[in-house]
Amino acid sequence: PQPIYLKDYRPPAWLVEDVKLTFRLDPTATRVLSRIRFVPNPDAPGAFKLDGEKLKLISAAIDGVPVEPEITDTQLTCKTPDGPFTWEAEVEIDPQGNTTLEGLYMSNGMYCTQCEAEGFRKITYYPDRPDVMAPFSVRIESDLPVLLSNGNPGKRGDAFAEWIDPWPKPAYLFALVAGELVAHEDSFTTAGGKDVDLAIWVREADIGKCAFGMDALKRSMLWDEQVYGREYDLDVFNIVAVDDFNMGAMENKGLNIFNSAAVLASPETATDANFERIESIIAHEYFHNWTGNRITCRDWFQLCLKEGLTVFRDQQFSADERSAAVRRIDDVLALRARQFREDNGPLAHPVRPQSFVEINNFYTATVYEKGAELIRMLKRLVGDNAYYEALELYFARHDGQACTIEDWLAVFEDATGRDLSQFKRWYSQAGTPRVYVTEDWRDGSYTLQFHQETPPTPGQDEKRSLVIPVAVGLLAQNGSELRGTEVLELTSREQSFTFENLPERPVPSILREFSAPVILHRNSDKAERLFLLRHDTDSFNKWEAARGLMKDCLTGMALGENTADEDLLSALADVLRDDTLDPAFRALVLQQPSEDDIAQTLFEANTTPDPTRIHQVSEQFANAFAAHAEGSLASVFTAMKPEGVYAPDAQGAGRRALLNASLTLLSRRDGGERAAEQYDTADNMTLQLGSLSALLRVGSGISQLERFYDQWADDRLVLDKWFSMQVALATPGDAARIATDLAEHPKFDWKNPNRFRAVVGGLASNAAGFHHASGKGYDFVSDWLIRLDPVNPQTTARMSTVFETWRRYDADRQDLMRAALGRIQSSPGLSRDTGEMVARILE
Ligand code: B3K
Ligand code: ZN
Repeated sequence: PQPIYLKDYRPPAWLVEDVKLTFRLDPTATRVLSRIRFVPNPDAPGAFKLDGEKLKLISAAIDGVPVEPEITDTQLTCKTPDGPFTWEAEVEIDPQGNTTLEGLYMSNGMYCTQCEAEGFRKITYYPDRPDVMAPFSVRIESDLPVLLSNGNPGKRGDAFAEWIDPWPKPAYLFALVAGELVAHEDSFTTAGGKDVDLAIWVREADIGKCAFGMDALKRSMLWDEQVYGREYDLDVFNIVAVDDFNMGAMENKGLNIFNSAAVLASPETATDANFERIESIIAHEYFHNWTGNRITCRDWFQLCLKEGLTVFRDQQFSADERSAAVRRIDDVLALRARQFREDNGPLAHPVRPQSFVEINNFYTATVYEKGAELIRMLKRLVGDNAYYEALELYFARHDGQACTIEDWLAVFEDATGRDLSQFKRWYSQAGTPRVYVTEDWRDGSYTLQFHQETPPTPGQDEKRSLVIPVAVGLLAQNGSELRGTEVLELTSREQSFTFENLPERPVPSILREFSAPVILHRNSDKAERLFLLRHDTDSFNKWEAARGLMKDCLTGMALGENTADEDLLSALADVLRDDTLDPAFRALVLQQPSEDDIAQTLFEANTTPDPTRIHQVSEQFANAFAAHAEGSLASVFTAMKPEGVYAPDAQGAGRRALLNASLTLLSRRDGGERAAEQYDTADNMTLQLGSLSALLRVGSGISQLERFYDQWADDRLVLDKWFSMQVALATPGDAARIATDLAEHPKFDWKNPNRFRAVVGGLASNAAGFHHASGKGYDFVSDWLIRLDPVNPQTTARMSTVFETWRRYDADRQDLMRAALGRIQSSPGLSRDTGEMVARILE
């Protein structure tokens, strides 16, 4: 397949004025009738072409006269008048036979759609590109009780429903749902006084799991009014929960469709982490209404225009609703685990890629999370006021348009007068920049010397200097602040900043709040890090100090150079006991760097990581800390015992995080006695799962696992946890076997992406198990990817990234991983999606 290039973009030759669709639903033979008003684009005359895939054309007509178009596997062409005309077509599609979960498909007896990025072409012939925007009206004919589409409800009759969406939209935002569903309803009055009917549609058994999502939706609507001045623009807002879904959720205009795991929650069935994720996804999809839907992308290369911005907005929302400091640490943890890993391997690509084979492969951590970091940096560089002025201008200037990154940066240049041409390199240059810092102290002046460098990435050998905002604070030896946070702007390769007239030599706190997505290199000794852990007023850097210490200690242990460091263990115990600190923060400090993180760190230091050894030393470190701090752990565990009824708020969640963290460590001492007790008394999933995983980690929990299964056998989402935790927490030698056994379980429905991810993804998340020297982990995962690919290419392609780190490892493991990738690559009829990924990984 040929790649598509950003530089080849051409505007559409034909524009759409209006779309009318009729659906006659049938599981295997749905008829879709379209009536589309086309007008020539005066700026870009050209031939008439429509996209279409897997469609059976029944009839077509232009201005009422039947025509016989030419059809290939992907396109339709036809002779047309030179001026405006009305296109009518009838096609037949097979929703039940559509296992790709893209286009119109069926999930547990209900009809639903997923069109982004290019799924609408599996529904009818259409110019399926985001720069063609049009108002849609839809008629659904079916006996099913609930019939939904985008926009406002129109006529409703016996076995049909009509929907009118007045806002011009690209086809990727089209949605349709039909099924036996019930609604959890509520309403919201906008600042402008418009009453909006809200509903979350679910199967009857799930009606008790909607309240939290609804509350999150209303808070999101209010927040977007208060912070960005954005009001909702339709009479209804519908959310539907679907069991079979390739990702988290989709922002279809007025009809968001969610993976049920990303919306359904009750205290008994969902953990605090689930609640938090649901809140942020609901917010994210809702915020797309302005950043994505009202203003959309000109082409798919501009994906970060809507995704980076919307992730940034949902991060701001979560920071406001919960603890900003804790959220920032969580966001950086996720960025490093996913985006840094991607940016430092064969799949590295710019936030705005220049080419792709399959666009679905570019819904990545780089486009989303690094894209959000770029907005965060921009805001820091121009300041808050200018940021919100620029956003006002963006909404005013581009409402109803399909835009580019150039449009986005122009509003900032126009609002602030600042030249952003160097900043723009962040969008086209892949790779994680390294920032090296050294210092100089003389006669009361303190100088920080910076050097920036971005390593080569596939297809990009030469890197240019970036604009990097580095937030810096200076501390006095007694721990007080000598200088509050200032933002230093790095623009060249080498650059120094001097602070004059200081009464004493300061201790620097660099890259506060993680002000740029870079890897900071500074030869700071243990004493300085211990000092920052104790005194830094920036909570991100306080946490970062502990992280750096633990990473150094663990990598040293992996190389056989040292053992668990007593000073570090004491410092961690001090944080554990410090009840002036937020419990959620304390839990984050105690969390050890992941085994994957340690492997990446060793690899960057030019040593070959040994996953088995890394696992052993991670265990040793946890055991050493549990022994060192046993008494404190026991008192904190008691102090964090739940008070009152469960509420999924930040405070309660923070206490439970620290409770479970203490329990997990204590189980290494008491053989799981406390955990077994907590398991028996837990009245919410956070405590139940926390105790069960503590038991599994110490090689116990067999009977609890059985009881867990019996209790939750009928709850899909909880059962996913049962599947994944056994694999994810298995010992390295057992993991592949347990995964293999579970894949034989009658409830292992491998066509369901959540269940597939639970087991196959669960194994890949068990670093030492996946990378076991026998190669059984690689075989298990690759066998399943080969099996899933013909059924669901998108989920297969996404999961193939578990192999992206093959270059890190020793020759034997490299051979095994490459062999696994080779088997995938040579499986007959491999999808374009997976084919592109595997080729890039192996390149
Ligand atoms: N825009 C969708 C993602 C679509 C993925 C297509 N493969 C969800 C989101 O980012 O909000
Ligand atoms: Zn999004």
